[in-house]
Amino acid sequence: MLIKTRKPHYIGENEVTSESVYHARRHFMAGVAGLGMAAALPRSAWAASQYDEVEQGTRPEWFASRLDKTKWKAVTAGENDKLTPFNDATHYNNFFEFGTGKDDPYKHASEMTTEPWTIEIDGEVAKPGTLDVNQLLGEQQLEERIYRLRCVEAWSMVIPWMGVPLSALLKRVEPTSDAKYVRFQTLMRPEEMPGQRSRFGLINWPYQEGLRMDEAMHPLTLLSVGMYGRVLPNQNGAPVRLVVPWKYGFKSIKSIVRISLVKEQPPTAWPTINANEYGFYSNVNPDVNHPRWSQARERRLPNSLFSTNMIDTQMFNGYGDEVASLYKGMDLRKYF
Ligand SMILES: Nc1nc2c(c(=O)[nH]1)N[C@H]1C(S)=C(S)[C@@H](COP(=O)(O)O)O[C@H]1N2
Ligand SMILES: [Mo]
Repeated sequence: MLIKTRKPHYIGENEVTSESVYHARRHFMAGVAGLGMAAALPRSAWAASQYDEVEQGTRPEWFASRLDKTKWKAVTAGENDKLTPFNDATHYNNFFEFGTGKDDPYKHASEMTTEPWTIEIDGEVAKPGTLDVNQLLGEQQLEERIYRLRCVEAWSMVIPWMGVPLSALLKRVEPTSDAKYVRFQTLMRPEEMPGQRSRFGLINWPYQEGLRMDEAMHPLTLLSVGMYGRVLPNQNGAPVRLVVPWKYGFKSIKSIVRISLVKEQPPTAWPTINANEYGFYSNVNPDVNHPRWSQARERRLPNSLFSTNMIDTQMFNGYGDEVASLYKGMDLRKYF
């Protein structure tokens, strides 16, 4: 569904030679859509040409062993969607467990221990269990997805994630007919998370998020374990986070330790703090303003002293063709 229906904002999927990848790269970096992508191209040919500016660091075995089989697919970056430089995507973050400043996650998230890491899967499923990251990915091939990320604070980036569709995991654990929503929880570990120790914290820890079942099963919804061809940096939500590209960034919960299939819409972090300002759905919507600011435009990072780099925000962050049908008949002003 994602790749086969070629839309103007899609970068298509083709088998390409490493040479054409090399030539295509320059176009790609310049933000031109239509680049042929490499399906299961060896890492040396694709990721090295694509992300050679990214230092690889240490790679856990469960990640490294999958790189050669990764489907390097670029999806859904448009004409003007240049990849955000790795440095910006890893030094300007929201991860309130580590503080409220944009550089706090970068400064403090290295304190978080990510090995071993297990995720509990429970609730309305036939096969509950506790899985480590490797089991969680199962036989699933990693896929690269280039998505726009639009924060509710009106800045945005374009990030090449690596991961697996959440639907693949959910199908494996066999949701029962009572499973109507999926609830996600982030690690609770105040010893390693200064934001959870703070007396002034707004959030009712642990950070929680939720999706309706059909949103969770949508092929764009990704469980991400990597970005820019490498394992996820801690500040971006290592080792496993959610990425839901048509929703405001806060739905894309980081460092997940528990996934529960539930009957009722779960309470989630931001609406719990202020239900007038943040809704459960939080679909990107330029026509519904935040009570304190407009959502019509966004600042595309990196901006500079000389250019604020403001662009128009798109309905469903530009993914309307894929997801608008999920909300047919719903009043999106009421269910914001
Ligand atoms: N656990 C947790 N997940 C979180 C957040 C957070 O504070 N805690 N911030 C969210 C917000 S507001 C955004 S915009 C994105 C930012 O992701 P990035 O830092 O990888 O760009 O993560 C989201 N996931
Ligand atoms: Mo955000």
